[in-house]
Amino acid sequence: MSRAAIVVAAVACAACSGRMPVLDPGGPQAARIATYWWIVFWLSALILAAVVAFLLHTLAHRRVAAAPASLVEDTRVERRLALGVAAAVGLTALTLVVLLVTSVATGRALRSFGGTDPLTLEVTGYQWWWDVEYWDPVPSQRVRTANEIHIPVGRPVLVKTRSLDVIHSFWVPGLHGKKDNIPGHGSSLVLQADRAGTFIGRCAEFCGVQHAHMQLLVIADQPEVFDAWLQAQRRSAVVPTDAFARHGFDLFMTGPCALCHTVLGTPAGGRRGPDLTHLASRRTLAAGTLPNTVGHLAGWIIDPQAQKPGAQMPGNAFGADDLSALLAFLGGLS
Ligand code: HEC
Ligand SMILES: [Cu+2]
Repeated sequence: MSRAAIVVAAVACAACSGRMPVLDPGGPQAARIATYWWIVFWLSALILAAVVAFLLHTLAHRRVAAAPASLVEDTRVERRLALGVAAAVGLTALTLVVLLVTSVATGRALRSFGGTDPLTLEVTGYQWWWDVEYWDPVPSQRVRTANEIHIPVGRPVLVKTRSLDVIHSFWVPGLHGKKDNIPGHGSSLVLQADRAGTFIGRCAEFCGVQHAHMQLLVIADQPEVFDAWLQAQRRSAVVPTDAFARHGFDLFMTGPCALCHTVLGTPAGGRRGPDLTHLASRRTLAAGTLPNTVGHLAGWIIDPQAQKPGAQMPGNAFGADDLSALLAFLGGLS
């Protein structure tokens, strides 16, 4: 029966490993973590099987013991029991040592990844979204975006994490383990994708009411696709020439939006909310809460609190024409 249970568990695990990013690693770091996970899994399964087998065996051979003839100990039985207990303790200690050694080895291996020329990102957790900056020694070449990270396949990426409000935790299970973002205390990890694809990440440390709506996407592309993306992100926004979109631009610049959001190449330089310079090129809004469509964008601008109660963006009362103009401007930010 215990063997059947293990088989069922193993089949279930194999079945869901295709869907569980932790067990479907996208790069060398995640592969190390997955290997460790399987070691723990099979060792635990083995122990469970042994305990259940022992239990069944004992139940099958139970005897009603006769009342002891005297209180003098039977030294033979005593010695056998003592040996059994010692063996169990020894085995338990050995198991723990094996787990400790593999855990330490996995940690060391993870720290040894890095390469000589990593792409460097600074990811800052805020309630409840992610600010992402691509570092470059030339300040004008740095790129800022939000909630969506693009990386080139095959190149190590050094992610420096930090927080400016509460504790968050950066976790992209298909690529690496968790890394806490602790205010006032920077930390970092190196991840790498070995195949193109989209990896879902999320905050893994409860950080307030909208913690569950604090996702991010990591999109791994072939190096040339990534380079083109980075190049496009470096461009500033252009002031619209179309009169309608220009009206939206004016609304944005003279309204509260510009106090909280940056649009490169315009007077808007706020940092309270995500950089919107290339908003239209992103897949989601509000950290994975909504797909980036005109309808959702309109709903978000009018009443962010309805979509994400507690979000640090106030609602706006725009008439239909003004809202359409604003959407025309934002739609041009690709
Ligand atoms: C008080 C600061 C503040 C003001 C004012 C403000 N926003 Fe925001 N905005 C934010 C914050 C913070 C977020 C992130 C919310 C979240 O995801 O939790 C955000 C998110 C957004 C997003 C989603 C961006 C993304 O990539 O997910 C858009 C679009 C947006 N704001 C547009 C606007 C527009 C347009 C205005 C003006 C009408 C405006 N905001 C006014 C703070 C502000
Ligand atoms: Cu969180």
